[in-house]
Amino acid sequence: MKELTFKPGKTLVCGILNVTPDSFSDGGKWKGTDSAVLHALEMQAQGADMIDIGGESSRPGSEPVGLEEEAARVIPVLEALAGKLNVPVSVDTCKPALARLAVKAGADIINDIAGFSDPAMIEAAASTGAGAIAMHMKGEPRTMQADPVYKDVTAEVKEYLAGRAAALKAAGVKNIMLDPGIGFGKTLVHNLELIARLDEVRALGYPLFLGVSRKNFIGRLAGGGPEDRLAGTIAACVMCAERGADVVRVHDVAECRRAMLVADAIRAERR
Ligand code: 8Y4
Repeated sequence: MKELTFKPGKTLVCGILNVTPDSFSDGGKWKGTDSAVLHALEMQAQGADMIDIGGESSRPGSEPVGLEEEAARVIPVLEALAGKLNVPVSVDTCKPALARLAVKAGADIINDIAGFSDPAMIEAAASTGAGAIAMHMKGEPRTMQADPVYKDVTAEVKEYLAGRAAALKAAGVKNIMLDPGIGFGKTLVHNLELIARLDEVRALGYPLFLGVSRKNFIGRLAGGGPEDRLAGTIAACVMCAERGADVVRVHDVAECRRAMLVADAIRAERR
């Protein structure tokens, strides 16, 4: 089982490997296992420290897919990557059966956007020895952007993540990362506040994993569709890095890796 190596002051980059035919930020370019494997190896060569593979679209308004379909997309890619990839792979799923199959096929980390709210997901991580990324989401993808309301979004997300970390730790899960879930049941201002106050979430003492890449809030602020959001993505990743994000999950690995090298070098001179 591969593990991430955290170096103080180094922001790791996680490359996104979408294996959904409808992944709109990639324009639905999914062309099967071979191109997914090539894309993963390309991201590794560009400096990705890990790869996140997902077969179920979790974009706002999306419908769930069945286990068979999700497995048919994800498992062949994981099997083809085993032995080819030198960096850890996370599998983006909420399904315990898929999580177990994925770890058997070579995944090292389970990335659950539902925050391991299903005890069977905690058990999947505990019994396989995989790491865990527990993300905060208010509601479910189909309805989450309807009208999310918080009294204090940062405090609520922090409290939720503290509880998930405690549950995972109690079950014996070793490598736990926490994620405030940018864009998942949050308004524009909620997303901005969570990034601005990320240091408060960091105080929980767990590595922080952040996904801002090409997300809607960037389009709301700076205009453009998903393909026009690289500059905004880099700005958001730099702000996350500045506040202590350990990993940023991005589509554009080469560009974001370079941005993190510069951001981290500046942060290193703080006194
Ligand atoms: C354009 C491109 C617009 C992509 C929206 C999107 C996260 C995640 C996703 C995250 C963790 C996405 C699977 C949503 N986001 N997992 N997954 N954290 N842990 N939307 O922020 O990229 S998918």
